[in-house]
Amino acid sequence: MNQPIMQGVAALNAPAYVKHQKLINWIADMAALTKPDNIYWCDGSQEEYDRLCAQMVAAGTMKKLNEAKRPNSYLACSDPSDVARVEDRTYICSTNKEDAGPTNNWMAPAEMRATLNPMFDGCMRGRTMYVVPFSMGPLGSPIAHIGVELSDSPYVAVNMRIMTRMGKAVYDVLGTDGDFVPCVHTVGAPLAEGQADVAWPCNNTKYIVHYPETREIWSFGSGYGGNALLGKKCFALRIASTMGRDQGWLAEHMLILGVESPEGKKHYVAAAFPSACGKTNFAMLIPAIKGWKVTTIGDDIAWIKPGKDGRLYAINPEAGYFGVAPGTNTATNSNCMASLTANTIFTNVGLTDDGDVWWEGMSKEAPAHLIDWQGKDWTPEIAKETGRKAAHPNARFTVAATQNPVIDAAWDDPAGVPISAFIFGGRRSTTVPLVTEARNWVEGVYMAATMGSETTAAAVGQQGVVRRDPFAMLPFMGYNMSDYFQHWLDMGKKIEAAGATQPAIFCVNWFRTDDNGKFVWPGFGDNMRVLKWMLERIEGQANGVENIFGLTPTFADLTWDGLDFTQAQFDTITSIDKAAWAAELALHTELFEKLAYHLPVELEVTRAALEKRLTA
Ligand code: O2Y
Ligand code: MN
Repeated sequence: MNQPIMQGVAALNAPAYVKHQKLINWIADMAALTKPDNIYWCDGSQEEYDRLCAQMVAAGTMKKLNEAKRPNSYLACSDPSDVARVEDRTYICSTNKEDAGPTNNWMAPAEMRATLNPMFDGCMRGRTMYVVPFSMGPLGSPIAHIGVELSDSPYVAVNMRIMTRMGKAVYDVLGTDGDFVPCVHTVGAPLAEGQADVAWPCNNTKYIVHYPETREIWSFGSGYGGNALLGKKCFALRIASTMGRDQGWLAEHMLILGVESPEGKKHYVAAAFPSACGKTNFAMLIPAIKGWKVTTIGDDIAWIKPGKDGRLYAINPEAGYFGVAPGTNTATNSNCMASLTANTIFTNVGLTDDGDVWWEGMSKEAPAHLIDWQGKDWTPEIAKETGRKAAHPNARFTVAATQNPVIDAAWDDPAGVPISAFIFGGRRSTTVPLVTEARNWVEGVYMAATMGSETTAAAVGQQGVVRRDPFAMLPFMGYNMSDYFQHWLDMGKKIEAAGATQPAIFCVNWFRTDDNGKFVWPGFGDNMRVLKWMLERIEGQANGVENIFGLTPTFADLTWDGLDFTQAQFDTITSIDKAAWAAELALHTELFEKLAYHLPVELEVTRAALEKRLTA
């Protein structure tokens, strides 16, 4: 079968290269339920990508940007009601409520299936079902896993081609009986006979549903980001976290970077920060200290498995970046800006009069006029009067990792890279010091488990309030958070039992503010100063002092070349306010009370020891 587009009543017509009967049967079942007009099997080719984009331009979903300014690039603007992940509509449907835990929305699988089946019945009428085969991680890597997404959104198909290894070759890895995670996605907007489509179809009712026991994902009603590109948060974090628990590995909301000293000593570190806290910037940072080099493995998700030597090896399961545009510029992330010069899909940014894109923070001076993400005329004057933004605060770019000028040579290595350290950080304007090293694995797990962060625009909901975000995984955990803490403790023990060195664990906070509410730490390339100290600690070459909850550098322990930063400023971002920490520990207690079911006793013991040191 070499003509994959079917007209009229949807015929399955699986291409000859698909030899996996269970997969074909599942697609047939889903097609019978969702009733698309056509079924299209994506092959992942450039020709297919270009064709689908041209089709979306014709349909008004995308605009082609000025070829001379931004070659082969597009702008899509979503429905204003469909702009971010919907955490309150995201469900973990395990048989027992306790297995989803108190941090997740839960519904029993049978009840959820009874809810969703009528909604999916006929939901793709008038549309094409795209069959999107993808590998999370290098094809055939022992750390990688495969998924197949059925979606009625061509926007999803083209984004998945950038974000994953998508296409025909996946079927070779799958063979006749390989494992795959079935993912079904619909925008939830069937078209009646003759009904005209809208530019961004979606449904006011949304369900992002995970069945961890059968490893299935069903998504209804949204065409945006993590709600719709199901390889990302749904598979690579929520479902993969349960796979990791069952199979002895870790699926984490972490960037992975390589860092090389002037002497040529290289380490890889993985860092967890909550959504929109600068993971992409950190993953691509240009060191402010001479001679150091940072390279990117990934900017958002890490899959980490123990190697034969007992160490942890990580891959980036993704093949692209779906990063936040506002605030990105040549000063904050020039490597990122260089990545975006061509072959990029932008979503919900402004369209300039010369056919290029613009967002808040892209340049000091805004264009005199543009069309904003909602299709309205926008000028700096209008913005001043109304507060209306050119780009939505959660506007995104989708770009292939290979366009990153500082991509690490091993980014696509099926064996992964060995991890020397984990870094955990949140956005905290007070309380948490610049950097702290855990004295042991349990203390590090405690730091990660009790992380808090001030919320941002990556999810629908209130902004600027501190919420506990253990391991930066709160919105992405596929099972009970306390069982996940136990899994981390167990992984530490396994590394130790294998005779390997456990990765060091650090906690950072780039976001402390002064009395005027201004950030004190310059961040970005200057974060290299902190990274350097960490690597020197790992190498046994740097000092620090013990405090209540770990080990921190003194002013003299960091390198200050090229930065005018005073001891007083350093004190502002490293001081430990006992009263603030007493309040912080009370919040840890509150968290632990919420997570009491299966909470590892080691964490409660660590909290009690901290309290004792604080009051001593
Ligand atoms: O709004 C969305 O769906 C995007 S959320 C996202 C995208 C890329 C990387 N991280 C995130 C996140 O929320 O952590
Ligand atoms: Mn993320």
